[in-house]
Amino acid sequence: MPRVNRWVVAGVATLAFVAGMGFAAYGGLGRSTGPATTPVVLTIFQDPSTGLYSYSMQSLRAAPGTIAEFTIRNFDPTPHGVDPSFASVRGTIGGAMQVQPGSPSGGNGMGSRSVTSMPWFGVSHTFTILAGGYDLNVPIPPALSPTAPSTVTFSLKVMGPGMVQWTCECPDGGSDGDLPGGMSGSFTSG
Ligand SMILES: [Cu+2]
Repeated sequence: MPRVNRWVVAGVATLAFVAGMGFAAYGGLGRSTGPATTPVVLTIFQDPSTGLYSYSMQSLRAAPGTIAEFTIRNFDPTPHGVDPSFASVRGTIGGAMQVQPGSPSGGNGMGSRSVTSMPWFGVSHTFTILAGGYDLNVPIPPALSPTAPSTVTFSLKVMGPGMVQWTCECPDGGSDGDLPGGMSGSFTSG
């Protein structure tokens, strides 16, 4: 084998070895932290063109078998109220949501608080999936003010491939009907 080719072979072998180490390290990290996670970050904001509050995204996606880690920041200070059946947290991992510091119904600067239900009349919006094997309901507290949002986080085990609808169960000023995309959408696993 000519000398130059030997160096090329050695170089390729070294690259493959380093790449293999990187892959092994990454795979090991994934195994040690449990199932893969998919972050889903949403904001409920006032649409300046309509004055109505809307979720920032409607088409959501996560990989089957992963844990979807939701963060929902709500800028709506109005408690719209819900049917009492939508005032409790259902279907999350651990059966609770974390209300983050600074949120009106939360830790008030003392750290996040695990919450399993709210007064029905104090709920601002919900994130709800009642299809495809999900029984998910998360009531979301109102913002302290239009510039001081409430923030909740929760984890959801993502089911097998498929698409389901998510909704907000609040009768929030008719916006559900007026803005079909704003307070409902699709959650796709796949
Ligand atoms: Cu809503």
